[in-house]
Amino acid sequence: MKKYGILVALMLLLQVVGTFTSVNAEQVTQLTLGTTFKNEITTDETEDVYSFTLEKPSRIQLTFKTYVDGYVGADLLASDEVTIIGSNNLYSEPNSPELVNRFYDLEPGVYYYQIRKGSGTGNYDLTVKATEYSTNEIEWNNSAIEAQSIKNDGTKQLGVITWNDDADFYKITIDKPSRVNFTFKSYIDDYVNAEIISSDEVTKVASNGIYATNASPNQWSNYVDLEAGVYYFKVDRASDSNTGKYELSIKATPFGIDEKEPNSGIDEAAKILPNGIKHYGLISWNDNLDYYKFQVNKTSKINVAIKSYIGDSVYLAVVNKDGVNQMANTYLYANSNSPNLWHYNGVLSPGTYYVLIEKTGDNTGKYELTISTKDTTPPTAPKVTKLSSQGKLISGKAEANSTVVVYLGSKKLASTIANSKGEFKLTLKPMKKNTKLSLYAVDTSKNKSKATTIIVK
Ligand SMILES: [Ca+2]
Ligand SMILES: [Ca+2]
Ligand SMILES: [Ca+2]
Ligand SMILES: [Ca+2]
Repeated sequence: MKKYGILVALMLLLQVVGTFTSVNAEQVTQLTLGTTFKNEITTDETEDVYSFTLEKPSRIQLTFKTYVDGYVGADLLASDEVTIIGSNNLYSEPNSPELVNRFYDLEPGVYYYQIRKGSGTGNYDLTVKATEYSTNEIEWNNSAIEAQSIKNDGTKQLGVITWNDDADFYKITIDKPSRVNFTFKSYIDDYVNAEIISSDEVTKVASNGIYATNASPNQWSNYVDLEAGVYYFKVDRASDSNTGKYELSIKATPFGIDEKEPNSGIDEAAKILPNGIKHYGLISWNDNLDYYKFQVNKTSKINVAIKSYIGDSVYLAVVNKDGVNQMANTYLYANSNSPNLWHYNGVLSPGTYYVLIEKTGDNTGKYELTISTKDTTPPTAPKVTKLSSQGKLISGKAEANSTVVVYLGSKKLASTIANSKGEFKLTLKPMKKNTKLSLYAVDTSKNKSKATTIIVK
């Protein structure tokens, strides 16, 4: 009797403070989750209100079975006690019950189930089961500004889109130009939109709509090649009935390139030496063009070699000194797993030349660039500064490091290598007076000079 008095006082207090005026309940009964509650609508008890509390994002399974002889209304209400999450108006008879049996995905909070008398009275059963989602997301994360930072090492991110939560944003920081592999596995019933957004918080890098259900998940798995920067992964539902869980993993693998951006115009062309050293570059989602320049000091044979991993194609060109005319160009087809090679070979006069690597479509990937040179200019003819009697010693100057050879007719008599200053000395067996000898200089690229003729005294 005393206990009952306290309960009445408590209920009166609740009514006085007006907590539940909007649901207009005579009393609110706390539901035990997972337990079937049996009650009835009578001519006196025209409205029953139940509440339940979720500590974590949960999927609730709501079962309302009515034996009322006529119409009854049943609404699931949000924490504000006003907003209707789900509404039903059911007609049944005592021997022909009607059923609401469906799930809702809900954020933590207090919810209400309100049963209202319609045209009849009678019994009903109500059961709310709740299954908590295990997530590692942190709400609220519903915009780029609120985005939750996640790792890019392939760690699995678990999230939920619910009736209350229409979007999840994750922030991804890429330190170096990388291939970013991502897998988005949706259990969201039955459609959700997922996209990668650029650091401007607007531009879409990639997007996809995924159809799935909790029982048959579906995944979107792909990669994007990105420059260093901040990006977002966004999950947003199409309607408040498209809810459920998902898994997201993002793994960034740096390309290990030595290219320095910006190099996306001829004025920004990165200077490289034609020394045969390999350079590594990238055409990415953010980057459409790479320009390089190289200097030719002496007319030389130049080799430009580009090995492309860009799928499925890239445009390549070697540009003349004027910066406009392309001396050679091609579309090169390749992919990450089967690179392809293109060569340009030509004899170039002194000047500055350019190499252009240009994106086709939205094809991205890495490439290797090597520029090497071969000297095609013959040395000048050796200059003899001293010639001893009988031709026993010949000394003079020739191109540094070139090989100086002396001939009698077509017979090679001797050879020596000029030092780094170009000085050389040749020692011969004594020759008859007036013997005619020819000297040539041959450089390291096997270019041969014109002959210098000397007459033995
Ligand atoms: Ca969420
Ligand atoms: Ca959210
Ligand atoms: Ca570039
Ligand atoms: Ca680049």
